[in-house]
Amino acid sequence: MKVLVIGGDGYCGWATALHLSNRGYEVGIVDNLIRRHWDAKLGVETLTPITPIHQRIDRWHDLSGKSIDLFVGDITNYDFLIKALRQFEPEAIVHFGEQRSAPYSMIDREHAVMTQVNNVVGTLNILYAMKEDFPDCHLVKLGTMGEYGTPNIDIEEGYITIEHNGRKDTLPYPKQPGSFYHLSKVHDSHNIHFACKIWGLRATDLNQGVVYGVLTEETGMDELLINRLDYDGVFGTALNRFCIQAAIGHPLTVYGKGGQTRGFLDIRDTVRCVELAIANPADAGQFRVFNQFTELFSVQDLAVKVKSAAIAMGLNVEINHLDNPRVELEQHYFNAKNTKLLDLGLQPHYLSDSLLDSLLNFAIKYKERVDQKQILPKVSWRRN
Ligand code: NAD
Ligand code: USQ
Repeated sequence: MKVLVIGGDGYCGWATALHLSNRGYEVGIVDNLIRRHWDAKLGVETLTPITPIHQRIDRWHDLSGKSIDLFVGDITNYDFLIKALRQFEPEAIVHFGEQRSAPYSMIDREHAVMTQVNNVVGTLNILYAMKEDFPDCHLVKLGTMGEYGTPNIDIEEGYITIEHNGRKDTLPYPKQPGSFYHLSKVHDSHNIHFACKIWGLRATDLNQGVVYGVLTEETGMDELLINRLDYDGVFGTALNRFCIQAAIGHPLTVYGKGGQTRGFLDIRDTVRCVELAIANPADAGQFRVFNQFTELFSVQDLAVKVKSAAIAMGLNVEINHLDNPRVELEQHYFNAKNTKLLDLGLQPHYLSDSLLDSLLNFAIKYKERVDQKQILPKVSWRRN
């Protein structure tokens, strides 16, 4: 099967492209390499020395004998997108190619607008291209658990059945996202749902939780295949950041009380979830939603786990509670369902001491590359 991975130079996309290639899928990558440019503009680098995309793909070919087609361009440019699709003729499109940082989207008006234009227009272009030329293609779109926010009731997978004034319906689950980035994902979900309804397209929205870890079977094969691992206050995410902070002896940065609870998953499960979605496509006209995480943790739970794993390795680690730069609940109910991917056969890699050890050791290996000035959060959600 031919699968086009949009955003295939990024953290989740690179790991997924290699995984699918290794599993026998014919893989193409679309990416405009804008993420590397955003890093450069912010003055940050990933912890790991990632190689240029052409070199990565060549190395993969040398090692595996498998080719990956590359299309460098911006999916908000429809002419570029449709040409790439016509050339590659995908049977499934996996769409990771968005601006994915909540803090980045909250820097100022310009970054909020850029995030929403990039994400919403890119996805809308894909939907139109599918409608025009590839109506049977399956869109596997990366959404986020953050679309739901933190409601005081259980979170279902995309839809909830409600009885109201004696009548009953199954409706899209209410959305209460917490940043202009997370809002862009809600706008995408609405557009995809509508396109499935009016044009009979097939799509799966993977509402993914926070991803952690860096090694997958394929990216660990060779130094030139190494994946990015962000630690900075804009693109770094909770558990990855804590491990890197512990490795360099920086106090762990828990925002506020630390009771913020989210869904998390190992990057080895990200690649597998995407494969399961592709192998079991949605029906024509169906907008399917899977909650893609394996475990729920509060930020404080994670900090405590990282601290004890680090201490066991002889590292000296403190936990700091910083003033929360975000506007979010710091103590709340959170219970989200995640059975649909398990039903398709996902066998989770749960967070273990050995994963924490391996991530800490990985961070120690590259710790000389860390710029301490990039660790504390600088973007505030508040008015001033
Ligand atoms: P990333 O920034 O590492 O990768 C995104 C890639 O998309 C980059 O290589 C970038 O250059 C490319 N891209 C962005 N806009 C593009 C455009 N207009 N045209 C072509 N390419 C474009 O991000 P990631 O962490 O790999 O996340 C991938 C997807 O998964 C995102 O949609 C994100 O919202 C979602 N997600 C990520 C996480 C996480 O913890 N990393 C969790 C949940 C959901
Ligand atoms: N947090 C801390 N300390 C830190 C970093 C984060 O306490 O040093 C807290 C945040 O305040 C938040 C939680 O940890 O409550 C998660 O923050 P995060 O930066 O790890 O993740 P988030 O901003 O939600 O975004 C990440 C990805 C995004 C994806 C999302 C999945 O960047 O692309 O959509 O995770 S989810 O969180 O389920 O919406």
